[in-house]
Amino acid sequence: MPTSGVVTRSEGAVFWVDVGGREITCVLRGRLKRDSRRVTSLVVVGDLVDVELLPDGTGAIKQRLNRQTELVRPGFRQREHLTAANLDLVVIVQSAREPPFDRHIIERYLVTARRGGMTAVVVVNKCDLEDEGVLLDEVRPLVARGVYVILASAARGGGLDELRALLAGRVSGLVGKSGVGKSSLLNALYPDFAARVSDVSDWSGKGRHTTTASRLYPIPEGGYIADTPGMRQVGIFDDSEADVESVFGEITALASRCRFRDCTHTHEPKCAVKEAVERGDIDPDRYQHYLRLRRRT
Ligand SMILES: Nc1nc2c(ncn2[C@@H]2O[C@H](COP(=O)(O)OP(=O)(O)OP(=O)(O)O)[C@@H](O)[C@H]2O)c(=O)[nH]1
Ligand SMILES: [Mg+2]
Ligand SMILES: [Zn+2]
Repeated sequence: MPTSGVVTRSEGAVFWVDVGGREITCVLRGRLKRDSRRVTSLVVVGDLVDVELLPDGTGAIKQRLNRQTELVRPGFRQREHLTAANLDLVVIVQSAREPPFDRHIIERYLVTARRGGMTAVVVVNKCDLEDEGVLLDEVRPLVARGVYVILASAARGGGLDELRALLAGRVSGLVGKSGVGKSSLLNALYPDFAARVSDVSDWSGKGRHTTTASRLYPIPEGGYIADTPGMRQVGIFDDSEADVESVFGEITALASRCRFRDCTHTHEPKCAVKEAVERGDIDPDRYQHYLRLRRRT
């Protein structure tokens, strides 16, 4: 008799499925197996699946149910780059330092979350390494746009209660660059998980990609949380123009006041966007980032 469950992790052809609190090792069956190389048959962490329980205690995944949301790696649209399915909330993790705070990456993930139909919050981790005044300056532009930001420290325990309350009962995913402390946060939040953590390699300041595959953990208060591997590369993007526009609302709102309908806000005279940047109404850094992303769409 088939029962349904949620895929918590996968390794090669093996999938682990949480069926009513029991984790069952499964393989794919039928059409899913036959077409398993095809994007349309992908089964990823967070997918709800129908499983047939076998006498030896393992299972066979017969069918994947339709997804509510899809989290694709930032910069990609294709399903091949699917990180997780059915998340309600994307927790964009940044570090205050090591690696340095990077608002552009946050913007990228905000685009990704919106596109995939998920809500997003930002967690700035490693706040123990930076002066609070500096941090508040960094996050002010995000907060001003209505982005929910939590200042946290996995090492010192800051912000964890607030984050735990947010995660309770939801299906969330921790995303962000390698080394920002996603797995460390998870361990600090729920010490029983023991997700693997490693030092940021000091020769490059880059993370070491300790987490190599997404994994979903059930949380004590209900719901699940996914730890995902840090992004390897930031630079190849295929976001649609609408995705980009939606994240830069304060810029696109002005576009209707430009003299030319098809104004690119770069060289045109009487460009309302450029004028706002000059007046200081639009953050010049966000303006530059907007132009860079637009060039790629
Ligand atoms: N000072 C300080 N260091 C931290 C904090 N959180 C994590 N670290 C350190 O940052 C390094 C990377 O942490 P991880 O949790 O492995 O980072 P990750 O985001 O999971 O990295 P990937 O799995 O590669 O994507 C480790 O050396 C942690 O000890 C923090 O709050 N403060
Ligand atoms: Mg990790
Ligand atoms: Zn313009």
